[in-house]
Amino acid sequence: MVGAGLPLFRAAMRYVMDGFRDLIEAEAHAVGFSGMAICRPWDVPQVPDRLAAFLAAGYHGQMGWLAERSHWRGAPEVLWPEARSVIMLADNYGPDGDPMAGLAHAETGVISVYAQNRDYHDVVKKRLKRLARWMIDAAVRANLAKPEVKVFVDTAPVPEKPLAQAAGLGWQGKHTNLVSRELGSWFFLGSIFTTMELPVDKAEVDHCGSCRACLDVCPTDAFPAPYQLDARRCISYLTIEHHGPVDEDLRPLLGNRIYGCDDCLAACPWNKFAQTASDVKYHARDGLRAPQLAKLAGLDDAGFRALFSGSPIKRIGRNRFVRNVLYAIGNSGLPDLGGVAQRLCGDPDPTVADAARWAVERLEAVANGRAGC
Ligand code: B12
Ligand code: SF4
Ligand code: SF4
Repeated sequence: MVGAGLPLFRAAMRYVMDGFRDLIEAEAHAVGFSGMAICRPWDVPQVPDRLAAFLAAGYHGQMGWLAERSHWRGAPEVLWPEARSVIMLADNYGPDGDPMAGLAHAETGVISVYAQNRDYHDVVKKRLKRLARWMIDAAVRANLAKPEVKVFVDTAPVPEKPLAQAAGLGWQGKHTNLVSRELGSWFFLGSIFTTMELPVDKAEVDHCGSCRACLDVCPTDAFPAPYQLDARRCISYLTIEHHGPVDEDLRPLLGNRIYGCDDCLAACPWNKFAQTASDVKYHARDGLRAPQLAKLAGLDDAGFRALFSGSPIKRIGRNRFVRNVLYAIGNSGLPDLGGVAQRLCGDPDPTVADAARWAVERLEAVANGRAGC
């Protein structure tokens, strides 16, 4: 009797946990997520070596924080040894128009889609916490052991993309971001680590095939090989993470991209399945769709903080942002913007002043001999 009882008990538990997993998925959609899938923390054994190779090549540039906690970033089972499952969530921020359209309008700046409204860290974290709280309550109501949970989005040393692929949410495309057959690539990732042993989903496989659209479109040639990014050349890194002056060879390649870059995502054919974000918090704010460079260059600290309140852009501060705007002005080919740049040649921030001088010189060359500073 005892021998027959154990398999029966296990089968019953499996049945209960399968049902519980489906309830979590339904609740994930109810709180606003577009996709959910589950893996084990130890399902990404390839990551430590690949992360080590990335760091050894110096591809992380000034992002020293990627190297500092690499023992955790490489191995989620070390980050929290008690965790038995990782619930990976996708949050769709699909744009409502062509994200590349702004590149043709040199008098305005292009802000990448993800940053045109509310900071996703806040939005995703709120959703994760709601879902995690619901999960604990539901487990207790179902007489299951009360689970422990930890939620993460972006800022913790968690290899979100490899975990999401192991769980089956999508695959890491040749541009290194996660692509999904249902959502395309305009979605954020977040995770709930839990002590609960939930049923896992099937890992997704690569569907890039012979395509290389993302590699070919990159304005700075930032991919040394498919699936590998040299962040030091990536416009997203240069405009958001890199402090101090940007290498003069790279400045012309930034065009009018003033915060982040969407080119490799926008080029991906799988985005024909993408949907516009349903949450208005991800819809572009009017003032950030096509902001005038002349206006942005005039921002002081207080004006910058007021304009970008609640936005991820606030994090980089006025000086780095105005630096980016000045590079865009220098690339605009519009001599009328020369005066705007000239006013910043004496800026107290040396990087801003350097960018202003560079812009003035570039526009001077266009205008044939107007005064510099
Ligand atoms: C650091 C970082 C950046 C850096 C470096 C990007 C990078 N690719 O590493 C910079 C500032 C450049 C950046 C830019 C962007 N980022 Co970012 N970033 C991160 C962060 C914080 C860590 C990523 C990381 O660990 N990088 C280190 C490298 C080693 O990891 P990796 O890319 O996974 O590298 C793997 C591949 O190289 C792979 N590999 C190597 N060889 C091979 C061979 C094969 C065959 C295969 C399959 C794989 C493979 O193995 C490596 C290890 O896993 C994550 C959040 C997180 N905690 O994960 C967000 C994150 C990746 N970023 C995100 C976004 C949205 C962006 C941008 C689109 C923003 C923008 N519009 O400007 C761009 C995209 C640029 C790009 N092409 O990657 C999202 C991506 C969502 C998604 N759908 O995938 C994330 C997950 C944030 C989030 N929570 O949503 N980012
Ligand atoms: S985000 Fe832009 S610069 Fe960075 S890899 Fe993609 S296309 Fe290249
Ligand atoms: S553009 Fe092509 S190669 Fe790049 S991620 Fe999409 S399918 Fe893969």
